[in-house]
Amino acid sequence: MFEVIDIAARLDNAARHAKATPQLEQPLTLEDAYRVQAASLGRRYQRGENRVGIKMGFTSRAKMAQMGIDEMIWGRLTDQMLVEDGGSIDFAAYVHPRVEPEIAFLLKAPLAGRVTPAAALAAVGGVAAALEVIDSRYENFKFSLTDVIADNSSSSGFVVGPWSDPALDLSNLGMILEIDGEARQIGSSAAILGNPIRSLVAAARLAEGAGEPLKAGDVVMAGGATAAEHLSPGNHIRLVVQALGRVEFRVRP
Ligand code: 0L1
Ligand code: MG
Repeated sequence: MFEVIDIAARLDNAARHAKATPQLEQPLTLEDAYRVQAASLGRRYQRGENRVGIKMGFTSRAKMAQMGIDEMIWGRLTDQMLVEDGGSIDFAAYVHPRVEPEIAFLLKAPLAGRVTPAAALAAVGGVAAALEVIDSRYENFKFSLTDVIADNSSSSGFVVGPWSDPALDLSNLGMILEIDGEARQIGSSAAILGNPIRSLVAAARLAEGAGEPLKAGDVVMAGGATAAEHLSPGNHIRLVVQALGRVEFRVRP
């Protein structure tokens, strides 16, 4: 018999101490996996972190194929996970971090439930090139769908570039992810559910379903446009998104 609270503590401790934990012994239901995620984040809130938005995961075919999974998932973002654009992360604070190129939305109004893409766009105050640092807390980055959901969908850091006018057509923007000046992933925003706005529509529905509707000021990370890349100490990561701009950070050795 598993206890939500025990698994939440195990995953929270793994993240906190950057120490991998074995994959869960027992399969969870989807519902229980999200319960574990909520309980694990509850521990962070008790330590003073604040929820600042959500991340969407497995929103591109490349990402689903990389991980052998075919459903969309989500996780919570906290203020402690935010990395300043042009700033750096400490490699030792992660288990085995990876990075993926994304688009971020900044909400200027609440957005909840089943909304149309037009309604979602009307609630957006800004869009930006963004990078997500994912770091599975499981050994060897190996997990099932429900394992990864329990582990806050591998969310561990996010970097957001300068906000741009949301009037920009996001349906097919070229995206180049560079590591140490070398292009490592080349993709398009179209890989994010055909248009990243669809990810925001899904985020509004899922967040409300969890009793935590999106509110003004929230950031929504729309999901990776390509497969993720491993990070190593000393790396300089840069994403350039056509017409939207750039975002970057370094990995401290
Ligand atoms: O697309 C995503 O952000 C999924 C993250 C969870 C899976 C992973 O760790 O790659
Ligand atoms: Mg992601």
